[in-house]
Amino acid sequence: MVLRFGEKKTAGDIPSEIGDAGSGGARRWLGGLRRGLSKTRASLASTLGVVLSGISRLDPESIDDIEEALYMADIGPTTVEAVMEALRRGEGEGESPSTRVRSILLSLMEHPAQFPPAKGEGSPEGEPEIVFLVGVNGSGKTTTAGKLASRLAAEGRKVMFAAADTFRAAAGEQVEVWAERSGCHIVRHKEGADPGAVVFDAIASARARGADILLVDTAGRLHTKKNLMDELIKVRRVAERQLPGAPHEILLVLDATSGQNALAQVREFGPALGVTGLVVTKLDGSAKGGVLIGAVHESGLPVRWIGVGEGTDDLLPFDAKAFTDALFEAEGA
Ligand SMILES: Nc1nc2c(ncn2[C@@H]2O[C@H](COP(=O)(O)OP(=O)(O)OP(=O)(O)O)[C@@H](O)[C@H]2O)c(=O)[nH]1
Ligand SMILES: [Mg+2]
Repeated sequence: MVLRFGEKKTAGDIPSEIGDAGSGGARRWLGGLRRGLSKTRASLASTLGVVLSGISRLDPESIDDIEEALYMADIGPTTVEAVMEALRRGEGEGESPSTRVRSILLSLMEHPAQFPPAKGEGSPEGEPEIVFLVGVNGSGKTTTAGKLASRLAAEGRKVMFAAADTFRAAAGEQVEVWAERSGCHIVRHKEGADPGAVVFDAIASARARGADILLVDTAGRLHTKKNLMDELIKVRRVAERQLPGAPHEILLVLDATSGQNALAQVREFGPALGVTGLVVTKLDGSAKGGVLIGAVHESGLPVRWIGVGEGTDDLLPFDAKAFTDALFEAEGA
């Protein structure tokens, strides 16, 4: 089973867990998803869940209560507004308020407010796929790169790392640990080296070694710091010049515990860097997982992976339907 980056998941191309319902892999995936969402689910149950279960039909007062509970669910004002508009329009009429809200949230992820940004072509035959991981400090970029490498290497793909965070002390060692753990090659320069030079060397090495995927770990940076964002744009240009179409995927890594701040990051990083997909990490430690729904709906960017723990296996492929089901189902279901 091959999961190509840069492509929308389609029936023939989705990770095995999602495509193969009932298999051991699918059961583990669903178990991990439910566990990972338990804090957000409990929080939703005690706010939105309580409101919805006390309503048999929608009237102006109950609609106000739903709106307030949705705001507490961290999905962000744009998405709350879209849910309210759909309810007022009568979407899902005849169903229970709870079913209506749940299916509206799912459809907002499937039909986002923004058109999804145009997708690249993927890498040409025989060339490595270059994947950048970007995001604010501590969001989980390096850990995600490590988990991804482990997963893709286990699927038989030849993966390499570019340790392009030359800024933070010990960032290179951290990638080195993941490279050893996953058995993947790493290109690394000295601390303080030019990240563009690391990427240049890493792409050359990935091509020479016939790698399938090059995971580029970048330094954390605040979306509000223009000079740091500009530096990343420069590094991106290095890849573009060296291999047409590269980087083939730019993953914005968001920390689910940062709530509304994650939405601001999507707004800033997305257009500035040409982000092609999202990774939402630390869902296991967050009651604010609803932010994922807002991020997808506002930006049109697909969530590629979610992080539900610090271990190698704690990176799960994302599926919007399974995600909403896991958020709304009763505890222990
Ligand atoms: N619980 C949990 N912890 C996570 C997850 N993903 C990452 N972490 C932890 O978050 C912390 C920061 O992760 P890093 O991967 O170093 O983050 P980063 O974005 O590379 O950080 P900088 O390079 O400093 O910008 C580490 O302690 C990780 O183990 C996750 O899905 N769940
Ligand atoms: Mg890092």
